[in-house]
Amino acid sequence: RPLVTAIGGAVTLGLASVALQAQAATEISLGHTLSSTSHYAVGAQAFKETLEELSDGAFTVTEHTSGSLGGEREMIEGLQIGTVDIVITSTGPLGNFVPETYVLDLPFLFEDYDQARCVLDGELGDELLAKMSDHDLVGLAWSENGFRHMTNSRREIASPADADGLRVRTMENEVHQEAFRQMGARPTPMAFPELFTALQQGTVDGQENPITVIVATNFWEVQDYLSLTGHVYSPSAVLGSPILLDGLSDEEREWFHEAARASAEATRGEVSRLEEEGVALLEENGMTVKTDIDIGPFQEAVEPAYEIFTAEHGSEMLERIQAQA
Ligand code: EAX
Repeated sequence: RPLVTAIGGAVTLGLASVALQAQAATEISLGHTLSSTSHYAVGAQAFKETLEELSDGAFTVTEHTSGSLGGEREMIEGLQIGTVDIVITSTGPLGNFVPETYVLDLPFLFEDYDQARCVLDGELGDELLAKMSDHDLVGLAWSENGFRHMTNSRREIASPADADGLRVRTMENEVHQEAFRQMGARPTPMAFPELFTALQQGTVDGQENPITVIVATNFWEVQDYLSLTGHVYSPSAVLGSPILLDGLSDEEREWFHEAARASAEATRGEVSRLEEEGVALLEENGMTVKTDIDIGPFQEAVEPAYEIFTAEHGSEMLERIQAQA
């Protein structure tokens, strides 16, 4: 057959396969509440790179930052109904969906990063991830937000008495709310995307978040005092939508798990880096930082939160975590 036709055919075939490939790529939406400079964004990029590489471009990931898909509670609902595919979220609102995760939100449960990461990477962490499928969610990996510290616009907090009467925004989490009530504060649960404005307008006096979040959200613009209370470790989770993941092959699903693990590792690396450098940065931006806090009185103040928790949720998980300390 004439050469020209052969070349023409090859060109057509080539174009057809490019078109096919483009059609086959599935766009994955990934949402989180933090800025594009945050530790979640670092984790989102690692997820994207890993998934796109493992799948050879069959999946492409689009990141939605700063709560553009809603707060964490809304995004978790989005996973259940399939309007978002992947979410990186703190455990803040997660207990409303998977009550078993509330145990992780108990104040002063974990002593340091090593212990928290070890528990989450172990049997108990795996069990909790598996539990999520009973609640129309896919638990892909435990990632990290960090130890939470208090900020406010009123006064330095050195003891629970200083928190008395303070209007503190908490996450939409009953364990956290109880802990702050026990400290004498007035907890106000609120979704993260509303927080900056609420602090700016004085709807609340303070909030609590890890160094990473305080840095990535420029909270120094609206908060003067930071106290390194480290009152609770805040895990995050990389969650998937069962509506997407249940329809994939085992091999494809494993790519998502691997991408989530890469995401968690990258996020934890960024948390560790900012634990070292973040406080100086906040001081440079004008925050008064209280570092040498005696946490004993805080621990005593929140003790009743443990009793309330175990009365409602039992003590099995809690004892297993404490045994690993
Ligand atoms: O997950 O709501 C919060 O304070 C969280 O720490 C934040 O959205 C990151």
